[in-house]
Amino acid sequence: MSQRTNGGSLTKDQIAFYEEEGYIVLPDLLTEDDLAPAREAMTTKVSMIAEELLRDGLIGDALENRPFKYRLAELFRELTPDHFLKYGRSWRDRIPGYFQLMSHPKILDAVESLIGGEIFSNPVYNVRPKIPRVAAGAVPWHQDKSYWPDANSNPVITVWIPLVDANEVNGCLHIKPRTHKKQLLKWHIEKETGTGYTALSESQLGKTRTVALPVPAGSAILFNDRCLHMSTPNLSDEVRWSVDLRYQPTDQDPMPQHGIGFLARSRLYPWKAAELDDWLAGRMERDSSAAADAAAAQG
Ligand SMILES: O=C(O)CCC(=O)C(=O)O
Repeated sequence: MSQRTNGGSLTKDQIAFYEEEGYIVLPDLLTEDDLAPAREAMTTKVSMIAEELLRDGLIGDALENRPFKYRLAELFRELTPDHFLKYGRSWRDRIPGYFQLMSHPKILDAVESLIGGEIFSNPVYNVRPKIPRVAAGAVPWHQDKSYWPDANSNPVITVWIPLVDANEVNGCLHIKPRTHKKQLLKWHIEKETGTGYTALSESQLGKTRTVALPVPAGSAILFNDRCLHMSTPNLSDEVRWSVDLRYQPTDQDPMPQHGIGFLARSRLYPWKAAELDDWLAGRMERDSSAAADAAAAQG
Protein backbone atom coordinates (compact mmCIF):
# COMPACT_ATOMS: atom_id res chain seq x y z
CA MET A 1 0.00 0.00 0.00
CA SER A 2 1.47 3.32 -1.00
CA GLN A 3 -1.21 5.91 -1.02
CA ARG A 4 -0.70 9.63 -0.53
CA THR A 5 -1.35 10.82 3.02
CA ASN A 6 -3.43 13.74 4.13
CA GLY A 7 -0.95 15.83 6.21
CA GLY A 8 1.06 13.44 8.34
CA SER A 9 -1.64 11.37 10.01
CA LEU A 10 -2.31 7.89 8.72
CA THR A 11 -5.67 6.62 7.57
CA LYS A 12 -7.28 3.60 9.21
CA ASP A 13 -6.29 1.48 6.21
CA GLN A 14 -2.68 2.62 6.44
CA ILE A 15 -2.55 1.76 10.13
CA ALA A 16 -4.04 -1.67 9.43
CA PHE A 17 -1.48 -2.19 6.64
CA TYR A 18 1.40 -1.26 8.96
CA GLU A 19 0.18 -3.58 11.69
CA GLU A 20 -0.18 -6.49 9.26
CA GLU A 21 2.85 -5.97 7.03
CA GLY A 22 5.30 -4.37 9.49
CA TYR A 23 5.94 -1.33 7.30
CA ILE A 24 4.22 1.42 5.34
CA VAL A 25 5.38 3.72 2.55
CA LEU A 26 4.22 7.36 2.71
CA PRO A 27 5.12 8.79 -0.70
CA ASP A 28 6.11 12.46 -0.76
CA LEU A 29 5.37 12.99 2.94
CA LEU A 30 7.85 15.86 3.02
CA THR A 31 8.37 18.69 0.56
CA GLU A 32 11.67 20.16 -0.60
CA ASP A 33 11.14 22.94 1.98
CA ASP A 34 10.61 20.40 4.75
CA LEU A 35 13.88 18.71 3.82
CA ALA A 36 15.90 21.92 3.37
CA PRO A 37 17.26 22.23 6.95
CA ALA A 38 18.54 18.63 6.97
CA ARG A 39 20.03 19.06 3.51
CA GLU A 40 21.79 22.19 4.73
CA ALA A 41 23.17 20.29 7.73
CA MET A 42 24.52 17.61 5.40
CA THR A 43 26.05 20.25 3.16
CA THR A 44 27.79 21.81 6.16
CA LYS A 45 29.34 18.46 7.01
CA VAL A 46 30.38 17.81 3.41
CA SER A 47 32.10 21.21 3.28
CA MET A 48 33.95 20.40 6.48
CA ILE A 49 35.14 17.11 4.99
CA ALA A 50 36.12 18.82 1.73
CA GLU A 51 38.23 21.36 3.63
CA GLU A 52 39.98 18.58 5.50
CA LEU A 53 40.70 16.65 2.28
CA LEU A 54 42.06 19.82 0.69
CA ARG A 55 44.21 20.58 3.71
CA ASP A 56 45.62 17.03 3.63
CA GLY A 57 46.41 17.38 -0.07
CA LEU A 58 44.07 14.51 -1.02
CA ILE A 59 41.99 16.61 -3.41
CA GLY A 60 42.67 19.76 -5.40
CA ASP A 61 39.15 21.22 -5.49
CA ALA A 62 36.40 21.36 -2.83
CA LEU A 63 33.73 21.20 -5.59
CA GLU A 64 31.64 23.82 -3.81
CA ASN A 65 29.37 24.36 -6.76
CA ARG A 66 28.57 20.74 -7.49
CA PRO A 67 24.97 19.67 -6.79
CA PHE A 68 24.15 18.11 -3.43
CA LYS A 69 23.52 14.69 -4.91
CA TYR A 70 26.94 14.46 -6.60
CA ARG A 71 29.42 16.47 -4.55
CA LEU A 72 30.38 13.97 -1.83
CA ALA A 73 30.70 11.12 -4.36
CA GLU A 74 32.95 13.25 -6.56
CA LEU A 75 35.12 14.37 -3.65
CA PHE A 76 36.00 10.71 -3.01
CA ARG A 77 36.04 9.54 -6.63
CA GLU A 78 39.83 9.23 -6.79
CA LEU A 79 40.25 8.18 -3.14
CA THR A 80 39.86 4.83 -1.39
CA PRO A 81 36.94 3.50 0.69
CA ASP A 82 39.17 3.87 3.77
CA HIS A 83 39.50 7.60 3.13
CA PHE A 84 35.70 7.81 3.11
CA LEU A 85 35.15 5.49 6.09
CA LYS A 86 37.39 7.64 8.24
CA TYR A 87 34.23 9.78 8.58
CA GLY A 88 32.04 6.77 9.33
CA ARG A 89 29.53 4.86 7.23
CA SER A 90 26.74 6.86 8.89
CA TRP A 91 26.75 10.11 10.81
CA ARG A 92 25.05 11.29 13.99
CA ASP A 93 26.06 14.91 14.41
CA ARG A 94 24.08 17.45 16.44
CA ILE A 95 23.47 20.00 13.72
CA PRO A 96 20.25 22.07 14.03
CA GLY A 97 18.81 20.91 10.69
CA TYR A 98 18.60 17.33 11.96
CA PHE A 99 16.56 18.37 14.98
CA GLN A 100 14.19 20.26 12.69
CA LEU A 101 13.65 17.11 10.69
CA MET A 102 13.34 14.79 13.70
CA SER A 103 10.73 17.05 15.27
CA HIS A 104 8.85 17.73 12.04
CA PRO A 105 5.08 17.70 12.72
CA LYS A 106 4.28 15.59 9.67
CA ILE A 107 6.62 12.83 10.83
CA LEU A 108 5.29 13.04 14.38
CA ASP A 109 1.68 12.93 13.11
CA ALA A 110 2.43 9.68 11.28
CA VAL A 111 4.14 8.19 14.33
CA GLU A 112 1.32 9.38 16.58
CA SER A 113 -1.14 7.43 14.45
CA LEU A 114 0.77 4.28 15.41
CA ILE A 115 1.80 4.81 19.04
CA GLY A 116 -0.22 7.73 20.38
CA GLY A 117 0.72 11.27 21.31
CA GLU A 118 3.52 10.67 23.86
CA ILE A 119 6.49 10.33 21.53
CA PHE A 120 10.16 9.94 22.42
CA SER A 121 12.74 10.37 19.70
CA ASN A 122 15.16 7.48 20.18
CA PRO A 123 18.89 8.39 20.37
CA VAL A 124 19.67 6.12 17.41
CA TYR A 125 19.34 8.24 14.27
CA ASN A 126 21.60 8.02 11.25
CA VAL A 127 22.44 10.21 8.33
CA ARG A 128 23.55 7.92 5.52
CA PRO A 129 25.74 9.29 2.77
CA LYS A 130 25.79 6.15 0.64
CA ILE A 131 28.38 6.81 -2.05
CA PRO A 132 29.32 4.53 -4.98
CA ARG A 133 32.12 1.98 -4.61
CA VAL A 134 32.11 1.81 -0.80
CA ALA A 135 30.97 -1.67 0.25
CA ALA A 136 29.79 -0.43 3.65
CA GLY A 137 27.02 1.52 1.93
CA ALA A 138 25.11 -1.70 1.30
CA VAL A 139 23.44 -2.91 4.49
CA PRO A 140 22.98 -6.68 5.03
CA TRP A 141 19.68 -8.26 6.06
CA HIS A 142 19.00 -7.48 9.71
CA GLN A 143 16.40 -6.50 12.28
CA ASP A 144 17.02 -3.10 13.86
CA LYS A 145 16.38 -4.61 17.25
CA SER A 146 19.66 -6.52 16.95
CA TYR A 147 21.33 -3.17 17.73
CA TRP A 148 19.47 -2.88 21.07
CA PRO A 149 18.69 -6.49 22.05
CA ASP A 150 18.65 -5.75 25.78
CA ALA A 151 16.62 -2.57 25.65
CA ASN A 152 13.16 -2.90 27.05
CA SER A 153 11.70 -0.70 24.38
CA ASN A 154 8.75 -1.65 22.29
CA PRO A 155 7.71 -0.70 19.75
CA VAL A 156 10.53 1.23 18.15
CA ILE A 157 9.50 2.62 14.78
CA THR A 158 12.12 3.47 12.19
CA VAL A 159 11.26 6.33 9.85
CA TRP A 160 13.51 6.09 6.78
CA ILE A 161 13.57 9.14 4.51
CA PRO A 162 15.67 9.64 1.36
CA LEU A 163 16.82 13.15 0.42
CA VAL A 164 17.28 12.12 -3.21
CA ASP A 165 15.11 9.71 -5.16
CA ALA A 166 16.02 6.22 -3.92
CA ASN A 167 15.93 3.47 -6.53
CA GLU A 168 17.34 0.04 -7.34
CA VAL A 169 20.42 1.56 -8.98
CA ASN A 170 21.51 3.77 -6.08
CA GLY A 171 20.55 1.16 -3.46
CA CYS A 172 17.05 1.62 -2.06
CA LEU A 173 15.65 -0.18 0.94
CA HIS A 174 14.34 -3.77 0.64
CA ILE A 175 12.03 -5.28 3.20
CA LYS A 176 10.50 -8.65 4.04
CA PRO A 177 6.84 -7.95 4.86
CA ARG A 178 5.28 -9.57 7.93
CA THR A 179 8.63 -10.59 9.45
CA HIS A 180 8.01 -8.17 12.34
CA LYS A 181 5.95 -10.91 13.93
CA LYS A 182 9.15 -12.96 14.38
CA GLN A 183 11.25 -13.11 17.52
CA LEU A 184 14.58 -11.36 17.45
CA LEU A 185 16.69 -13.71 15.32
CA LYS A 186 20.24 -14.72 16.26
CA TRP A 187 22.45 -12.33 14.34
CA HIS A 188 26.19 -12.20 13.70
CA ILE A 189 28.55 -9.33 13.05
CA GLU A 190 29.50 -9.22 9.38
CA LYS A 191 33.22 -9.00 8.58
CA GLU A 192 33.20 -7.83 4.96
CA THR A 193 32.76 -4.07 5.30
CA GLY A 194 34.99 -3.52 8.33
CA THR A 195 32.22 -1.48 9.94
CA GLY A 196 30.49 -4.20 11.95
CA TYR A 197 26.90 -4.35 10.77
CA THR A 198 24.68 -6.88 12.48
CA ALA A 199 23.62 -9.42 9.87
CA LEU A 200 21.51 -12.53 9.31
CA SER A 201 22.70 -15.48 7.27
CA GLU A 202 20.95 -16.64 4.10
CA SER A 203 19.48 -19.69 5.82
CA GLN A 204 17.67 -17.48 8.36
CA LEU A 205 15.77 -15.62 5.66
CA GLY A 206 13.69 -18.61 4.65
CA LYS A 207 11.34 -18.24 1.72
CA THR A 208 9.77 -14.99 2.83
CA ARG A 209 9.04 -12.53 0.04
CA THR A 210 11.31 -9.50 -0.53
CA VAL A 211 9.87 -6.17 -1.61
CA ALA A 212 12.12 -3.46 -3.10
CA LEU A 213 11.00 0.01 -2.05
CA PRO A 214 12.11 2.66 -4.56
CA VAL A 215 10.69 6.00 -3.39
CA PRO A 216 11.03 9.65 -4.33
CA ALA A 217 12.94 12.12 -2.12
CA GLY A 218 10.85 13.19 0.86
CA SER A 219 8.90 9.94 1.08
CA ALA A 220 8.95 8.07 4.36
CA ILE A 221 9.13 4.34 4.97
CA LEU A 222 8.04 3.44 8.49
CA PHE A 223 8.89 0.01 9.79
CA ASN A 224 8.87 -2.03 12.97
CA ASP A 225 12.25 -2.81 14.56
CA ARG A 226 11.77 -6.56 14.08
CA CYS A 227 11.01 -6.27 10.38
CA LEU A 228 13.82 -7.75 8.23
CA HIS A 229 15.34 -5.24 5.82
CA MET A 230 18.51 -4.46 3.89
CA SER A 231 19.77 -2.16 1.18
CA THR A 232 21.71 -2.92 -2.00
CA PRO A 233 24.98 -1.30 -3.20
CA ASN A 234 25.00 2.10 -4.84
CA LEU A 235 25.73 1.44 -8.53
CA SER A 236 25.03 5.00 -9.64
CA ASP A 237 27.36 8.00 -9.72
CA GLU A 238 25.38 9.98 -7.14
CA VAL A 239 25.07 9.89 -3.36
CA ARG A 240 22.03 8.07 -2.02
CA TRP A 241 21.40 10.45 0.86
CA SER A 242 18.96 9.26 3.52
CA VAL A 243 18.20 9.47 7.20
CA ASP A 244 16.79 6.85 9.49
CA LEU A 245 15.05 8.28 12.54
CA ARG A 246 13.46 6.33 15.38
CA TYR A 247 10.54 6.89 17.70
CA GLN A 248 8.94 5.04 20.59
CA PRO A 249 6.37 5.67 23.34
CA THR A 250 7.69 7.74 26.26
CA ASP A 251 7.16 4.98 28.83
CA GLN A 252 9.87 2.81 27.26
CA ASP A 253 13.61 2.49 27.87
CA PRO A 254 15.25 5.68 26.54
CA MET A 255 18.41 3.67 25.74
CA PRO A 256 20.98 6.06 27.24
CA GLN A 257 23.72 3.61 26.29
CA HIS A 258 23.12 4.72 22.67
CA GLY A 259 23.04 8.48 23.29
CA ILE A 260 20.49 11.06 24.37
CA GLY A 261 17.07 11.07 22.74
CA PHE A 262 14.40 13.67 23.36
CA LEU A 263 10.71 14.18 24.04
CA ALA A 264 9.47 15.01 20.56
CA ARG A 265 5.75 15.42 21.29
CA SER A 266 3.53 15.21 24.33
CA ARG A 267 -0.21 15.71 24.10
CA LEU A 268 -0.41 15.44 27.91
CA TYR A 269 2.45 17.79 28.76
CA PRO A 270 3.14 19.80 25.60
CA TRP A 271 5.35 22.31 27.41
CA LYS A 272 7.84 19.52 28.17
CA ALA A 273 8.67 18.75 24.52
CA ALA A 274 12.34 19.49 23.80
CA GLU A 275 13.28 22.43 21.62
CA LEU A 276 16.40 23.01 19.60
CA ASP A 277 18.43 24.50 22.47
CA ASP A 278 17.54 21.52 24.68
CA TRP A 279 18.64 19.06 22.04
CA LEU A 280 21.88 20.92 21.35
CA ALA A 281 22.62 20.91 25.08
CA GLY A 282 21.79 17.19 25.38
CA ARG A 283 18.62 17.65 27.44
CA MET A 284 15.80 15.17 26.86
CA GLU A 285 13.04 17.63 27.75
CA ARG A 286 12.34 21.35 27.65
CA ASP A 287 14.36 23.17 30.27
CA SER A 288 11.65 25.43 31.66
CA SER A 289 14.10 27.61 33.58
CA ALA A 290 16.14 28.17 30.40
CA ALA A 291 12.93 29.02 28.56
CA ALA A 292 11.96 31.52 31.29
CA ASP A 293 15.46 33.09 31.19
CA ALA A 294 15.24 33.39 27.40
CA ALA A 295 11.81 35.01 27.65
CA ALA A 296 13.07 37.44 30.31
CA ALA A 297 16.11 38.33 28.19
CA GLN A 298 13.79 39.18 25.31
CA GLY A 299 11.98 41.61 27.60
O1 LIG B 1 19.69 3.22 4.55
C1 LIG B 1 20.04 2.07 4.35
O2 LIG B 1 20.65 1.75 3.36
C2 LIG B 1 19.73 1.01 5.37
C3 LIG B 1 18.92 1.54 6.50
C4 LIG B 1 18.74 0.58 7.61
O3 LIG B 1 19.14 -0.53 7.59
C5 LIG B 1 18.02 1.05 8.78
O4 LIG B 1 17.51 2.17 8.79
O5 LIG B 1 17.92 0.28 9.75
